[in-house]
Amino acid sequence: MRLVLVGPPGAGKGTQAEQMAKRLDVPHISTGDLFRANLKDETELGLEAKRYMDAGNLVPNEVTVAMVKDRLGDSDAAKGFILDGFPRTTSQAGSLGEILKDKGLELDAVVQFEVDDEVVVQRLLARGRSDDNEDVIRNRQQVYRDETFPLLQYYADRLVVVDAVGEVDEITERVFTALDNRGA
Ligand code: B4P
Repeated sequence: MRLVLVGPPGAGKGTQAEQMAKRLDVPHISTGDLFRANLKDETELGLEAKRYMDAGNLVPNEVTVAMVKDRLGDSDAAKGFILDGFPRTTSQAGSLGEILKDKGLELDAVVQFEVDDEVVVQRLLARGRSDDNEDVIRNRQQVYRDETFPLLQYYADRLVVVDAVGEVDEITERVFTALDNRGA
């Protein structure tokens, strides 16, 4: 399975991706996690990404796309993958399409997590990561509306919409049921 997860900040993309990756036995590839790992190692890429992440803005496309292309070239991604947090813009989606086309591949589905702004503000404030303060969260939500919303139209032919409010396990079951019912 080659899947993309889309949803507002704090929708639980990372949480669900982890569970889904285990069940499908494919790697969980999160651009947020890749940036944070680079930051921890103090790479040039990590230090550049930090400036954007701290403000809740998107890291520039060239940096992000090159990083994902590299990761998708690893041998474990040949059997499938769950992309969490990428693409976040139609431009990134175009780049992903090119990367996959070169390998003769396509995405199976794009899972959209639906959740209210206020629910995610509470979840993220409770987590308290460095980019989880209220002003930055509100900016991330605005960036989602401005930059990521057009993706839903872009992927309309393979979109699977899931209600992301509830218990983690319950939401995972909803995802697999929705994937099974595709085209039904
Ligand atoms: P990400 O790391 O992708 O983070 P996110 O969207 O905020 O979180 P996610 O939806 O994965 O929520 P999570 O499961 O963690 O992005 C961070 C930053 O990286 C971006 O702002 C941007 O700067 C940069 N970036 C990433 N990708 C990029 C790209 N493609 N292009 C450019 N820049 C990019 O869950 C959040 C919290 O909710 C957790 O505490 C979790 O435990 C809790 N939770 C999850 N599910 C729950 C549930 N069902 N009930 C209650 N709590 C729940």
